[in-house]
Amino acid sequence: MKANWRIALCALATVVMVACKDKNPATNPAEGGQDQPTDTTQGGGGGGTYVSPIKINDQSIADWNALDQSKVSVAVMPDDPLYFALKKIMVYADSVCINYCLFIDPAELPSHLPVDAMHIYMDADNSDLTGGYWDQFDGPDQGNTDLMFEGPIWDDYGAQISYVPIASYWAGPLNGEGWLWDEQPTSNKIGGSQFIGDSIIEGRLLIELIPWKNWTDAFSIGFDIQQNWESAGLLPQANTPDGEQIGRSKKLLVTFDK
Ligand SMILES: [Ca+2]
Repeated sequence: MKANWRIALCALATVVMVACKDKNPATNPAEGGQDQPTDTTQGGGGGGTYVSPIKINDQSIADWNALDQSKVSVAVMPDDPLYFALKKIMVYADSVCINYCLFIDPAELPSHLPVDAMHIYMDADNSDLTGGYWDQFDGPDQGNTDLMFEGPIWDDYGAQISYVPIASYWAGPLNGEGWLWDEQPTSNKIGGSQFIGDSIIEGRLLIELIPWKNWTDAFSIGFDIQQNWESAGLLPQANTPDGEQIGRSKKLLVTFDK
C-alpha cells in the first residue's frame, strides 16, 4: 500500500514537471539548461493542459502586467529599512505554481562569496495555530511559519543561478523561535528562476513538489536574501525609524487564484 502510494506520488510529480515544461527550454549554463523548471504549454491531448501565465525563461517580466492585479500581492521596502538589498516583491499563486518576482539592489550585495543564500518563509496553512520562527517575521507569540526554503542565488564563482531550494518543516515548538528545521530531502527540483539583468529575479515553486498538503485558500510568505549568512534584503519589512529593529514584519498574504 505504501509503495503504491509512493509510486502514485512520483507519477504526479512527473506530471507536474512535464506540465510546466517550456517550448523553449532555458539555457542558463550555470544550471544546465534543461534542468530548470520552466514554463508554459504542453500538448499531448487528454485532460486539462496547464499554461503558466508567468514565463521564467523569456528575460522579461511583462507577463505580470497581464495578470488580474487584484490577485498579485506586493510589498515594497519601507522608508526606514534595516535591510536594503530587496526593494520590492510581487507574488502570484495559482493552482500549480507560486510565482515571485524580486527587485534587488545589486550594490547592496557587493560580494557573492561565500555563496549568497535566499530563504523563503511560508505560513503555508495561513494559521497561527501551526508553525513557529518569529525571529524576523510575525511575533512575538505569533510565529506561524510552517515551511522554510533555502538555496543559493549565485554559485561558488559568483555566477547567477536558478533558485532551486531545499524545503524544511518547522521542527520547533508551536509559535517558537530559533533555527529549528526538519529538512525534507527530495530528488525533484521544486523550483526554478531566471535573473533579468542583475536586479530582477523571477521564479516559481511548484506546489505539488512542495512537501506540504495542508494548503488552504491563502498563505503568507517572506523573502530574506543573505550575504555571508547575514540578512541583506528582507521583505516584507517593518519600518525602523531609529535604525534599530523595533518590530518584526508580517509576512505577505497571498490568496490563490484558482
Ligand atoms: Ca502556520
